[in-house]
Amino acid sequence: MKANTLIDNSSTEEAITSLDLWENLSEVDNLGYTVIPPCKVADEKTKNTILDKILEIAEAKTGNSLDLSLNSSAGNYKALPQTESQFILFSLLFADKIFEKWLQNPVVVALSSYLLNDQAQLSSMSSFIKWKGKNYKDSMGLHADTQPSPNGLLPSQWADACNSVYCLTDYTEDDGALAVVPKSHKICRQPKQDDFNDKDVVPVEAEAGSLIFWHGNLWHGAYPKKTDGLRINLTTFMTHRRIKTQENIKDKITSDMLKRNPSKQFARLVGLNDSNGYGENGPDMNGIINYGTEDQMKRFTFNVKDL
Ligand SMILES: O=C(O)CCC(=O)C(=O)O
Ligand SMILES: [Fe+2]
Repeated sequence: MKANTLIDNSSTEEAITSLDLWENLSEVDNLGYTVIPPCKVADEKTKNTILDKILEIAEAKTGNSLDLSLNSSAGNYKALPQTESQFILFSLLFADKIFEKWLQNPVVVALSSYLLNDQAQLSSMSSFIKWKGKNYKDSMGLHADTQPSPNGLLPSQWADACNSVYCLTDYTEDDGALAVVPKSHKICRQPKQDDFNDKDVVPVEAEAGSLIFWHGNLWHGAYPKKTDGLRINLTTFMTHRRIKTQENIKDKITSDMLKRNPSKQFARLVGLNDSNGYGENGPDMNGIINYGTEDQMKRFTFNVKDL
């Protein structure tokens, strides 16, 4: 699974050992996904605070009052894509500081860093809110999260992307669990319409507070929600820093955010070690000087510190 053994990611490996995640990584390697139990992910209070904050944001956007045991609607909220039984809240990193903390969750960071060779960058942080209904078409919305080349192919020698969902309500098949095709990450292409076969798909059932983590090449979607009430999650989609992010993140990072989160790790996760997107004055190297990874520094043919 490791793309480039030349990169020294010994600190990530130490984190994986101390968080006891090697077996989970071996599942990601074999099956394409893994479930980490709540006790390894975060405490109950963190889960409840995130859930309450998401409910508050969703209520403000929809104009509805939400109750976990009742179905809902998107109300005044228009952001696409949405269906008659699902909407998605976007750009949560900027919605509250609890999400800045979540981005640095040790389990999320260790697994994503491992898969992406210590070059993980946040692509998007969202919440899928579902209630009773089909949500996707018959093929359960099967897709891989990795951006394909034009012919649909995905990288086979390394990972460009990985995703994780923090389950804020229970995931059972009837509650609209994540649907996955185990081992499909090894096929290294996006699924086609006729790739969908009921027998290949399994639900990933997990209690609230669990983290489901998957390789960006894994074919996945979701089961229809057959029960009343809400299914709520928090997804943290990470890509290798050379890939264009889904959300515009680095330009929106404020000095207050950096004051609250002074680590290099935070700055790298939000893409500040990236000089692309420059204008006629050429690249601003400060991000790389301040936050660049050793690997990035090695690639320079001149010493950025002399600039
Ligand atoms: O839970 C779902 O509806 C699918 C989520 C998904 O595809 C994703 O987070 O990448
Ligand atoms: Fe997805």
